[in-house]
Amino acid sequence: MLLSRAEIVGWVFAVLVIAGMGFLALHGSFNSINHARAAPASVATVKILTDPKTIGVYTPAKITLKVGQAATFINNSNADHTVSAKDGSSFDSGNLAIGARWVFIAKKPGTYAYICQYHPLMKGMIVVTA
Ligand SMILES: [Cu+2]
Repeated sequence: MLLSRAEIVGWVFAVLVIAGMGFLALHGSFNSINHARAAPASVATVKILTDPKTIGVYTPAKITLKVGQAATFINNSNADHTVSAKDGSSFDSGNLAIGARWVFIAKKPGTYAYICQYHPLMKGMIVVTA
């Protein structure tokens, strides 16, 4: 089968376009967007442990993060809990079942007190620095 000149030009063009898109995906601006969306590394771990007085206790109770860093909360206790900003709006883990994990990402500098919605005696603090 012989290809006409127009067909050959068309195929070469198609191959170049596909190769160009592949190059952009690996090296171009799309790639930097993907990197920007990658989850930040978790630099701190807060374990929620069982406590006879408060039901649960955040351990450690206070952590400090820089903007862009993350902390992982792990419910190692024997009850469900939450990690809920005391201001009522900054962040809320929702229900953390026994064994569940939740990642907090530091976005804005500030001092954030948090509690458990089920057990208000559970108190913690996240300090976010610039
Ligand atoms: Cu709780």
